Amino acid sequence: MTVDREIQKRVQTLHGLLNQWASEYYEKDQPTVQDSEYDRHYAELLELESLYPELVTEDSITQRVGGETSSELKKVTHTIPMLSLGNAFNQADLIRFDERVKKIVGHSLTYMVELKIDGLAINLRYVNGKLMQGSTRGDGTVGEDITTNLKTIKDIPHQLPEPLNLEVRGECYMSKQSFVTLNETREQDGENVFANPRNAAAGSLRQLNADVTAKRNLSTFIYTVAQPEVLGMATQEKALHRLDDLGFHTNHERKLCANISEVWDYICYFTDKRHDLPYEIDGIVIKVNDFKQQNEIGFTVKAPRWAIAYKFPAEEAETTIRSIEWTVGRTGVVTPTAVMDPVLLAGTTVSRASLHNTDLIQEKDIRLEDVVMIHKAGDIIPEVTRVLVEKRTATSEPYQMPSLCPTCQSALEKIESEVALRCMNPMCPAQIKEGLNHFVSRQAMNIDGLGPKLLEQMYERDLIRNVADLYRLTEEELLMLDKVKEKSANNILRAIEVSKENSVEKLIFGLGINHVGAKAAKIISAHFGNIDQIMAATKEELNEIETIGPIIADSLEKYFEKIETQQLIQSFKELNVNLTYLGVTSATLESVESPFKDKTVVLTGKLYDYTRTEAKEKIERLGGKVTGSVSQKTDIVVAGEEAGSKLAKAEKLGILVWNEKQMITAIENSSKVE
Ligand code: 0OX
Repeated sequence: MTVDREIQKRVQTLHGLLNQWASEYYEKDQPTVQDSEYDRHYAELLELESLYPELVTEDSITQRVGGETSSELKKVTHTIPMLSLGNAFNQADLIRFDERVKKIVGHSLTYMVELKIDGLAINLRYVNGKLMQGSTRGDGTVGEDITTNLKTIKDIPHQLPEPLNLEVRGECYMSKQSFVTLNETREQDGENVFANPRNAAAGSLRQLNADVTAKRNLSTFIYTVAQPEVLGMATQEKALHRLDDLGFHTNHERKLCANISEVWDYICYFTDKRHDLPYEIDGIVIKVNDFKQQNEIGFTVKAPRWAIAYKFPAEEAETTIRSIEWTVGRTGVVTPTAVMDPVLLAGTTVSRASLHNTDLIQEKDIRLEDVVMIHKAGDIIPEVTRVLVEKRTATSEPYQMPSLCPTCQSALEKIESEVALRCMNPMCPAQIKEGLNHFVSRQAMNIDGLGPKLLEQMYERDLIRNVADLYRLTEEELLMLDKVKEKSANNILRAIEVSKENSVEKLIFGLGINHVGAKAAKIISAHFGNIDQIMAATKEELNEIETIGPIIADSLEKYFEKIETQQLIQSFKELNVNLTYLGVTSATLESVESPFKDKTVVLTGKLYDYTRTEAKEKIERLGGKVTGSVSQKTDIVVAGEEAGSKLAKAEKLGILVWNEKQMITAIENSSKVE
């Protein structure tokens, strides 16, 4: 019997769509559809192939692991293939999985249940305990060599405490917060934003320049060993403990479940709870705990039969776009925001979604009054995923991009290499106000009490025209402003005065120079020592500093060449604002005496007397290095209130643990670095 032509055609269409989407996802790190849409089509293809086995072709996506390698990176053939995971979408799928497994190994069975991190699968090869190679999964057989990139990730050990020959596998990911910050910067720099933390992690790892990876704040969770027998453990539970002891970062959010109903409870709990996690997960992985039983159950061509991934349902909502607002950022980039009918999405009411840039509006053909589906990128940022074209009215017209700045009405420009529109007027009030907000922000000059409303009033009343004018404000002027009384005026003046003593990197970051983030500002300041030296540096000299690339060097040179910049710096000098680097240089560090000197410190839990940033700065000035995760390399863990898994790990590894008071005493008793 031949299969119906319609069905043959549908299978072909599904091949075409799934191949295109897989290539966008795995090779280009730029998906155009939601994972759930991919999964739905994939499930349809699986269903048709099981009904009509004669339609299964060798090159069908269901017969491949997914993730071809097409980049310029060197290829690596995996010694043991890196498989993918079968999916479950509901309780019935899980019950079927449980029955299949029990049929083979009988009824005495436990499951190790882990969070399914939405990152990029990696393989790390250790020879004699030394990290020799790191790679992506690729198509499961051949991956890409990303050793130098992976070596920049802080929680990956370069040397194990034992001389083991070992291949571990895990997920490399970017936290939700780092993703949001990275996209904010990219948007302000007129660059394309990443669709989600997974793509941001993949884009940061799968490229030729390890310096870029180093700046991207990536982390890992290691969850398996290619050959479990190397560790001499009998179960996944014990193997994970052993990986912990070897210094790997494993996810402590995991549970040993006695049966599938306990597994389901865990899934239900995390269906809501996942929004509180600092990283994105797209499901829960269920693994038969016992390695002998795993062997008995075996594998299909592309996935183990002893494990399954439960995928959370997609969180999307339907709404209508009523208007598009355009806002000018401090770099002049003009960004569009869709204003929509309010809808409930992943626990909050959403009525605004960033459309990021003009290219995106054109690509998705987003129009006013369009009915759209929205989701939260990185679980935080509402975004339009697609337009429901079938719901468009006959009168609908393509959206007309603005040609004038919404604030100063000067002509907007589209720079060729960028995806954004820019207002090129440096005197644009919106840019100046955003620049003022940035200058007083915590990571910059950290001037408390000057919120956006107050700064706006000061600007509108002509009290300030540029950031140096803040240092010329008087009590009388402040008292003229709405809601400012004597006490708050004095507090503001004191905060402004205190900021004069900041180390110069805070000012450099606060100036909002294109591409110069807080980290770059610090590196440059530590290198040159003061603003005069920085201003005198050529872009070649700047470029010579490790981690300062040509884009930053060029931007700094251009900024300091400008006559307005030189006048601004002159004003700071006259107003007694510190323009030297007060942090630790290698010379001053030599003379420090402190319990933090040359020690690796991890801060965890809530701190009360200091913010995390303040504590980090103080410890670094006393010669310590503050890192994000606990490993055998950690010397001290400072545990604030409600410290969780990091404290548990520190205790397990026998690392010295201090409370906040002990940390403060140690800071106060240390000799000062001035
Ligand atoms: C994850 C994750 C992925 C081990 C054998 C096949 C699948 N994304 O967090 N995969 C696995 O397990 C592998 N565990 C995980 N936690």
